[in-house]
Amino acid sequence: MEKTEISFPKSCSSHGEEEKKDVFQELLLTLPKERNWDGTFLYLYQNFWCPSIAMKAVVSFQQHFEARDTDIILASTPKSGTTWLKALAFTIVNRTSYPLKDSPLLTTAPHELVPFTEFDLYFKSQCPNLEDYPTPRIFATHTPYASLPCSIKDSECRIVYVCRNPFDQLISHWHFTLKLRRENVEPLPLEEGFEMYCKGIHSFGPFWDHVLGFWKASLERPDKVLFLKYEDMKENIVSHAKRLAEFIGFPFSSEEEKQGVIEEISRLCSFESLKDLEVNKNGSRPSGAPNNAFFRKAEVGDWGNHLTPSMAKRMEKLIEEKLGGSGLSFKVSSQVQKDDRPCM
Ligand code: PAP
Repeated sequence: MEKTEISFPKSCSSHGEEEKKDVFQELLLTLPKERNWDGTFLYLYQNFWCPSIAMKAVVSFQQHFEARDTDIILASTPKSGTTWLKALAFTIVNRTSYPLKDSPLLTTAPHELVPFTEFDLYFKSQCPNLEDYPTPRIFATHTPYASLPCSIKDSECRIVYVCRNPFDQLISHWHFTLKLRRENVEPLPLEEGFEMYCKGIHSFGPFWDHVLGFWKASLERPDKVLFLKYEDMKENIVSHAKRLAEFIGFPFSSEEEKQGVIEEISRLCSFESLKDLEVNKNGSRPSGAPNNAFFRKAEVGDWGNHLTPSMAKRMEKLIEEKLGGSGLSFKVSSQVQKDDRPCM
């Protein structure tokens, strides 16, 4: 499928806003659309399913974002560990400015400390002022690799991608959808949501294309793209925090290692620590999502409580079909369906 190319007036001044609005509305009319699990629309834009709420922001991001060499871009499919990665990257970068006991993470939600391009920056304004963000600027995005602004790919900025096995990513997303449930809208039953997922119709899907885009980029440009897996981080967060710090240019000194700073940061950013903070139990995101919806169970294998054995087999086949030969695999473990556990 061809990538949709659009030509917007480049200017960020109010002059031309009307023109931009028209071009955007025209663009929407040309895009295939489907109902998302929660009843809102998804648009097939540049070969990925973009939630209607993020459409305008994604286009503005592509049109106007100018990456700096020092930027750190945290990328992910939704529900793959973004909140965790934001907490870790922010804390690692700012550890000399704030002692951990006074970390802004204790009073500010990770999603506020590291804004999303789609749900914060370009959601609030088509041309946000990003000049005043302290260096290094840390931003997060769910936009697929192929659709990232050119300046991100062409500059020296770093991209850290986190992904998660599709079984758990699907189930986490499913619960998130239920939490966001709008009045008078009955979310699709899981069986139907699963069908759509298999067809790639879900926020920022298809999953396979999203992960493969960043996976290939990480193989081609390992200095540019760090590829992390949620399951590996759960297994050994200390070694991953260390790797992350090195990659983004803020390595731990041997003194810090001896003092146990990596362990302390890992503890501070853990699910158990973050989920009980007042700031994460209350309040909501500009998109309307409550902060507590980003903290549920944080387990590997929770899918076993939700997917039937036949769904699991179908997913297993899809993984083989879509990712076979790519070298990308996922660890999956379930306490529940041990006998039906897919082997990957
Ligand atoms: P987002 O992409 O919409 O920002 P994201 O943070 O990627 O969401 O995913 C939320 C998942 O990460 C939830 O998983 P669950 O539904 O299976 O429970 C959430 O619990 C989990 N999560 C949030 N914070 C952490 C953390 N600090 N450590 C590990 N997992 C976490």
